Amino acid sequence: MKKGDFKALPPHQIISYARSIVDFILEKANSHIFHVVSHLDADGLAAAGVVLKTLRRLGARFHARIVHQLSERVITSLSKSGVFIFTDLGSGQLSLINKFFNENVVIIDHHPPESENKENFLHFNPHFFGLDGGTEISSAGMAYLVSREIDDANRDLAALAVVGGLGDRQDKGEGRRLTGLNAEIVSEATESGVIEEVKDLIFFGRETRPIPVALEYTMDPFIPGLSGDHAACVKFLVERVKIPLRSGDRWRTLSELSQDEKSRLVSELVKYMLGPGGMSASEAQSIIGTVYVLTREPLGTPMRDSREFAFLLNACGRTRKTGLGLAICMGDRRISGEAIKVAGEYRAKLAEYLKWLEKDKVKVKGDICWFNGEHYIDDRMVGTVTSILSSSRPYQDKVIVGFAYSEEEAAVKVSTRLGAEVKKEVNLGELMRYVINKMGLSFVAGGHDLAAGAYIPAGREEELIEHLSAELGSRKN
Ligand SMILES: [Mn+2]
Repeated sequence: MKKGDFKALPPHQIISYARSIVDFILEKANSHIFHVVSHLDADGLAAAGVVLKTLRRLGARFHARIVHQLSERVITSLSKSGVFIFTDLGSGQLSLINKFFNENVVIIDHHPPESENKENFLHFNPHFFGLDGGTEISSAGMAYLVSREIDDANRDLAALAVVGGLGDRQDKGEGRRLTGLNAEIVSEATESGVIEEVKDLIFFGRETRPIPVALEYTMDPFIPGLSGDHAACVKFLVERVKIPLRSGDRWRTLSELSQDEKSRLVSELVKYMLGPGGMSASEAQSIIGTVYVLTREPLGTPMRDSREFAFLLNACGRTRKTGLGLAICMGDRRISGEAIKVAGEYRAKLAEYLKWLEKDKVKVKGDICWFNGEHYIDDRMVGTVTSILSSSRPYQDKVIVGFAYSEEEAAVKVSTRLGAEVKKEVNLGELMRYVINKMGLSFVAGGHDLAAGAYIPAGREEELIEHLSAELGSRKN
């Protein structure tokens, strides 16, 4: 087995730490069963995919479990023996893990660690290396750094690393590029021909889908009134852009448009996004940017575009089809039809939620805007809805709070995002923890600077808003 030195990646300390995880995995590969526990979003599924594929290639025995969060209930339900690899979770639940395990644990995560103490575990987290886990590398990326140290043949898994980073919206560089270690992974993958970078309209299906369908399917950015609404997309293209959508009896695709037609489409689209779409200027601009094409996926499939791949995984994860998402990550393409169907339903659901919110469901109080999805909005989707609002013009300078009832946790899921144009320094993860503790509750869940989630008892939603608003007000001065 070759442990290659990467041209693109400098021999960071991070790589030598990855090697220590490799040594551990190789030592246990023949004797132990691996339990991989991961988060249900796109990055979590992609990270699990990287680890599972790596283990499969080693001929190791494994088992996977995809969860909404790493709670005590989840931990106590796990097998009592074997090696445990936690991906895209664990760093924020160190004390919990420490309570139940004293060995055979690997944590591969990019969320801010609960403490600087790595405990007795192999704990791989970019924060320990002075890197920003919010923007520079995802969990799938971290898992990939381990995998590529095991075997050069695993470099094809860079595709999943990129899907994970985009799933976590780490494309914060100029022209929606990935930066930091993510960018180094991309350049490595470009060299080996796994990925191609193209600057274009970020439409899902730019190469193959009829233009109205590509527009309808575009979810990143989510365009209120167009995303997920086919009839509205056709109407927009016919009445405002005025381009022929067909050539003979065939639908035209985005890549077939002349330069002139494309510019007209862009300018009308931006006008729409800033007008009726209610999007912020930066979000409207984000319709053009770097598209990461996964060249080994067949043309015309959603897995060919990394962002659409990430959307599909999110759809699977958040509609309880985690096995399906995982199978897709592991390369099973026989079930892609089913996954595409799930993504379609998810898209329609998001569009429906956004329409519902338009009916005066979003309330504004000082620096905060909030909505309560109660039983109507699925608690697994409330974070996505909150994210979409964070780039919507009326709310872009606010802290956005979404509530939804979670049957599984018998509590209210709280999802918070920082508006795209909030200028002051707010660390949402820290703020939420503070406010929830102040309410006499213990903080369950986790978060980054720009996004945080938590659970509170039903009936205390308005109280949380009061506390949050007071705290934000006092920090202003
Ligand atoms: Mn993640």
